[in-house]
Order: sequence, then C-alpha cells, then structure tokens
Amino acid sequence: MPQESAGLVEWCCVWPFFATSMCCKDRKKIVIVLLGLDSSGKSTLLAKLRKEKFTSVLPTCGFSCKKWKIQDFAVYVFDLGGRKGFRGIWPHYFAEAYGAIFVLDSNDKARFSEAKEELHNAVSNTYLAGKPVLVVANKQGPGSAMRFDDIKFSLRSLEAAHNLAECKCNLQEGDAALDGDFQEGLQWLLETIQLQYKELRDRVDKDSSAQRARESRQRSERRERIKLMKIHLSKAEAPYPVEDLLSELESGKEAVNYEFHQSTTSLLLPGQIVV
Ligand SMILES: Nc1nc2c(ncn2[C@@H]2O[C@H](COP(=O)(O)OP(=O)(O)OP(=O)(O)O)[C@@H](O)[C@H]2O)c(=O)[nH]1
Ligand SMILES: [Mg+2]
Repeated sequence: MPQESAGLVEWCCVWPFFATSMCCKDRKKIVIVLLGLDSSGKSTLLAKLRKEKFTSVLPTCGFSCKKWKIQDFAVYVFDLGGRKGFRGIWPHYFAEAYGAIFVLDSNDKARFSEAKEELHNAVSNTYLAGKPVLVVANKQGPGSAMRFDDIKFSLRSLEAAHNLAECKCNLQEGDAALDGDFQEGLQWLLETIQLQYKELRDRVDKDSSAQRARESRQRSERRERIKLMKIHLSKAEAPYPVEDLLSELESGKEAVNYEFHQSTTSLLLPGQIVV
C-alpha cells in the first residue's frame, strides 16, 4: 500500500532535480511524468493513486510533484499542468522520467484529436521515446461521451507509432472522480520499468546531465544576449519604455520577449541580436 511522505511533498515542488536526487539511498528512484490536456483529470487521478481524498479542483499551474513509496520504489510523480500555455514545459521533464502516464478525457470529444496529437508528440520526443507509457481513458463513468473500445480503436495508429518508438504502452479505463481503480495500471507501469530499470536509469542519468548542461549553457547565452541588447538599446532612440521591457525580458516572460522582438526588429541589424 502506498504510504505518504508529506513533508517532502511540499519540498519536492521547489526543484525536481534537486528533490529527486535526495532520499533515494535505499529505494529505487522512479520518476513518472503525468501528462494530458487540462481538465482531463490528472491531479484527480494522482490523488486516487495515492489513495488520498481529493477535494481541490484547481487547475495545476506549471508543475507539482508528489512522492511516495511503493514496494522497493521511491516513486516521484511530476503532475504537469495541461493548459496550452504550460504544455511547452513538458519536454523539460522527459529526460528525468522513467515512464509516463497520459490521461485522456473520455468526455471531451471535441478535443480528442488535440489530446492524441499531444500524446503522439510526447512519445515521439527523443527523451521519452522508448520509455513505458500508461494511457488512461479517464471519465469513463455513466454517460461518458466516448466508449473505451472506441478510444482504443482510435488510438491504433498511435500504437503503431509507439511500437516504432519501441515504447511499451498499456491502456486502462476508469473514472478518477468515482470508483475507478488505477492501481493495476500503475502496477503494470512499475513492473515494466522494473524489467528495464538499469537501462532506463543509465539513460536518465546521461540525458538529465546533458540537459542540465545544455540549459545552463542556454542561460549564459541568454544573459549574454541581454547584455548586448542593453548596450545596443542604450545607443538607440527607443519609442517605448525600454527599461520595463528589459526587466520583463530578464524575468523570462516569453510573451513579452516575442513582442519585444517584434517591436525591436527595426532597431536590430541583421544577425546582431536574436532573442
Ligand atoms: N466525471 C468525472 N470528472 C472528473 C474525473 N476526473 C477528474 N474529474 C473532474 O475534472 C475536473 C478537472 O480535474 P483535474 O484533476 O484538476 O484535471 P487536470 O488534468 O489535473 O487539469 P490541469 O491541472 O488543468 O491540467 C475536476 O472538476 C475533476 O473533479 C472523472 O474521472 N470523472
Ligand atoms: Mg492538475
């Protein structure tokens, strides 16, 4: 039976790499990314997996991490926000993942293709390809808009893609808000990971340190670009509040970066500064 480790849970949210590098001395560490469109029921499912009473229905903003122990494993689940604006951060967590759970909303017929596309993108990503994936057809309660068999049928092309990417994939149905029991699916995922644990751990170690190095390099390059841009703008007659935009830029707000880039295009010499 899963047991909680409540103090660590809060702490985990600070920084996943830091959090998951601790407390795994005796148990095998397994990181699972929890993906799916917004409102598909990821956080509800996670509460169910942890046998918690789920009361909050607030959308996940960005990232939330839960850790608990199952058998010989210290399982960390990264619950990633599914809103469109947050999906861009998903791939940042793939290198560290040993497997994934992708949640589909059986009631959301209108966005089923969008969900399939996100699933396809995820399993095709270099850092997730080949890792075990549990797909959950959630909200299969009475009156659900799409039947499990139809979902299964509709995923057949993706299954072929999974096979190509050598992902071990399993599909489970249930209703996280009602009496759905997803322990069987979780057990399958853990056993599948266990079977290739050493290989996955080596890959995770290699990929996550490469990713950390790359991100650190990108941060330095970004700092350098900002420095150059400041020098350039201090010499230019800017028709907008440059200081405000620069502080937004430094805080990493992408929308502003984009507008900033758009609005400064005329000031930039070709190839001089690209944000
Ligand atoms: N009927 C039904 N409702 C569900 C089920 N699972 C979740 N919900 C409801 O769907 C809504 C969204 O659930 P969340 O768990 O917050 O969804 P999420 O995927 O975490 O959403 P984001 O955090 O925005 O990505 C909530 O109102 C839940 O109560 C289910 O299996 N059946
Ligand atoms: Mg959520």
